[in-house]
Amino acid sequence: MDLSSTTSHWGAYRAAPSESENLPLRVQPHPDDPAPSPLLENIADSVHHPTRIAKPAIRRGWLEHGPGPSAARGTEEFVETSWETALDIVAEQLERTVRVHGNEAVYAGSYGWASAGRFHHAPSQLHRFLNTLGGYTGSRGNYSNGASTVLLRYLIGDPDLVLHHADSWQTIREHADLVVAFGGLPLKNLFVTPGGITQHQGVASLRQLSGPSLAVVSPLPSDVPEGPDARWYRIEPRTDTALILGLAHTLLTEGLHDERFLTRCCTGFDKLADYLLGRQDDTPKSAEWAQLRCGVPAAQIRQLARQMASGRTLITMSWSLQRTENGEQPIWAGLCLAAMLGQIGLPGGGFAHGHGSMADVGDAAPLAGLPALPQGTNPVSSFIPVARIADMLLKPGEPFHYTGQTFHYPNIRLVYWAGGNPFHHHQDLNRLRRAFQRPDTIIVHEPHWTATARHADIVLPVATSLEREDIGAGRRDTRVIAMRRILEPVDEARTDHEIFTELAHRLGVRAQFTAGRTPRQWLEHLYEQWRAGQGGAVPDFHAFWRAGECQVPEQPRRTPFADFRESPDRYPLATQSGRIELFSEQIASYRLPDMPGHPVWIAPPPSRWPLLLIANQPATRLHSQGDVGRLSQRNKVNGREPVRINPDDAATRGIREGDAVRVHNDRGACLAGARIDPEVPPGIAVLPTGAWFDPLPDASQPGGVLCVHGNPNVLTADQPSSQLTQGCTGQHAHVEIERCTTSPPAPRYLFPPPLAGEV
Ligand SMILES: Nc1nc2c(c(=O)[nH]1)N[C@H]1C(S)=C(S)[C@@H](COP(=O)(O)OP(=O)(O)OC[C@H]3O[C@@H](n4cnc5c(=O)[nH]c(N)nc54)[C@H](O)[C@@H]3O)O[C@H]1N2
Ligand SMILES: Nc1nc2c(c(=O)[nH]1)N[C@H]1C(S)=C(S)[C@@H](COP(=O)(O)OP(=O)(O)OC[C@H]3O[C@@H](n4cnc5c(=O)[nH]c(N)nc54)[C@H](O)[C@@H]3O)O[C@H]1N2
Ligand SMILES: [Mo]
Repeated sequence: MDLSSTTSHWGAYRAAPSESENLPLRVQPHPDDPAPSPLLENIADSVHHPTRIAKPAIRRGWLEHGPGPSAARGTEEFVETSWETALDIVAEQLERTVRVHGNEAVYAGSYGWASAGRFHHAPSQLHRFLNTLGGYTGSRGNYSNGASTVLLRYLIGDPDLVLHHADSWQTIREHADLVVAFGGLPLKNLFVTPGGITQHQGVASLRQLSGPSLAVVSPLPSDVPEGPDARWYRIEPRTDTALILGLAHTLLTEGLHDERFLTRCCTGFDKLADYLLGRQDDTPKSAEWAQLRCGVPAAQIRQLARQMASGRTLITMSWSLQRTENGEQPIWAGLCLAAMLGQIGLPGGGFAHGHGSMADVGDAAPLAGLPALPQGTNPVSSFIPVARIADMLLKPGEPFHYTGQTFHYPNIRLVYWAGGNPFHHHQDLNRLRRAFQRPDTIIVHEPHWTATARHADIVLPVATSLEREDIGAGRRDTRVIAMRRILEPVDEARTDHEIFTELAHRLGVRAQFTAGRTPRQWLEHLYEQWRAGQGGAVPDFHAFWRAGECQVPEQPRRTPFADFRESPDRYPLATQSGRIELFSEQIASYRLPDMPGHPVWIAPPPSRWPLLLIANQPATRLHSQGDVGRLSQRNKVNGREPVRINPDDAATRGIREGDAVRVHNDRGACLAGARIDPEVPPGIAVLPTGAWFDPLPDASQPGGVLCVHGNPNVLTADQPSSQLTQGCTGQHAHVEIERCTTSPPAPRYLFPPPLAGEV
């Protein structure tokens, strides 16, 4: 059978059903992709995996006792049911919750990446549906860069200036002499972007980067890209702010800073300079001071500062740096350092955020204003910063701080999740388990029996992107892709849109929800709306659909801040002062702990747990997606997620390569497979995210369960980065690791949960 076009968050590809017993799908990368993602290998195994949900299912206790808080969630068996019954029950619960408790009692933030596809985007479908019913409590921000996007609004007005408008690798190659990458440039991350990318030009250019030198600041040498020459500066995790202050101090004391830029384009340098020189606290933030905190030798710090000032320098900071306690500080300090170099607004220079984090940051493709499903308006004002989900469920009515204001958590009765996996993505999963006991009803749409589905009351099986038609593209894509339906829906799966259409019908809002369009008519409508904005350069829907894709028109691209730099008065930034705020009067006025108004060094608190765990993004899957696929499975150690540790740390603990180990702290414990790696510095362990949470009840474990597979979020703390931004802090956790002395229980997540008959 011919291969059909489709796309994923890790890139466009072609696929067709195959006769082969053990791999029912043929997958080929897009022919024009210079650097296809290795993650394509996971797709075929996932589609027909035993963990696919076959039929709607309801937790037995919920069915027997009706809605209400329950400690049985996540441990009880499910009863399969017909679509008619399941949809009647969901419609009834929505109607009752809204009538009795109001729309704000429905939490539908539904954070998560779902799948590529502009129409079937699951959270958008959910939000549109609930808006026809009067709205819901939603969430703000994301887990990716939740701390810095809030912070950067104060400092530069529009965070996109340093995210989606940052210079491409092509521009950098032409203009930069030096790229300093805090958090590294791990190629593993750069295949991915929401909605996908057809041609991974960024990865391809970075692999062959010639021209600028690279300075990579990271705890792990695996963050240094293969290919270009790069110098690795090994840093203690969570101490980048100290290093940056040391660099800034060197620039200042050696007169290498750009006073004219600081006066014309910035505010607050005087206060920062006082801090660097230690005028108030008697502590100059010298290179020697920095060395003691971050581990980079003072001589290297001075030399790097001088090199930065001697040519065109780009400072790019990965998002991992801010996904931790006080994660705002390194980003703020990095912006100040770039401002001192005076190159913000020059091509290949200045400050960027995420060249090592996401494909679309350094890609050269145009920024395509994409077709999008209109979500309607949500009249409900209650919301949470996205990573406060467990807090909200556990503390109804209590206050929280965000952006200098005080808000209150609503009292949530019904949780509705479509397209995300909080039992993968949230911190302190044992706390999340307790939080998930509180609502009356939890409804989840999922293709797979993920841990989130297993912790729900009503689980509806959904079709994957291969089992429906859609239009797909990412923010910096060269093509818009016609996503063909390649497979029949597996078992009884339906699309999220079909499910909401059925529910809307039962609740009397079908016409509002569908606007009278079939899914195919929606695709045509969304495409034609997008085409109308493209100046006649793209074919009509029918031609596009026949061809399988169309080219996104080229767009002129300019270095961010270029106009502002030319004339800060004529093109002011959207900040309080119109300038780059090295000191923010507004943030200072909030009088938040540890936020005096300029970046400061805050020493990470000590811990009784001896190892610092880095829980970074996995190289073998997208978050939890594709974990059952063969690329991810091949990387496991006896079926468990590998944890990498240094040989000395392994030796003192009697751990050998391949041993089952227990990783634990006060909050929780998981099993993992030891991989002994001399590249991991002493005192550090690396356990990436996304191994499906597999909690075996065990009263002797902290938190009452043992994750027998290796999800690091049983270990991370559910603590905000700061009271200003409430960002996620999942990147780091303190732990201990010990060898399992008895034969450890086998992972169970590859099998569906026990089902108890049918109603
Ligand atoms: N410790 C730690 N934790 C972290 C991070 C970290 O650095 N450290 N990083 C965080 C970050 S940056 C992020 S973005 C989050 C990611 O967290 P998530 O986005 O929640 O993770 P995914 O695994 O992508 O979850 C998407 C889910 O949607 C399902 N799905 C796919 N397609 C569809 C569909 O069409 N319809 C429906 N209904 N469902 C679908 C998939 O099966 C999957 O279960 O994780 C965060 N968690
Ligand atoms: N293959 C793959 N790619 C992905 C994803 C995925 O799941 N799989 N997820 C995507 C998503 S949603 C996002 S948001 C981005 C996230 O992008 P990032 O947050 O940048 O990605 P991470 O891999 O978590 O972290 C990058 C590196 O930062 C280093 N690091 C950790 N702590 C510190 C520190 O304190 N200082 C310094 N200097 N370095 C530190 C780690 O060694 C780590 O490898 O990745 C995207 N790309
Ligand atoms: Mo993310």
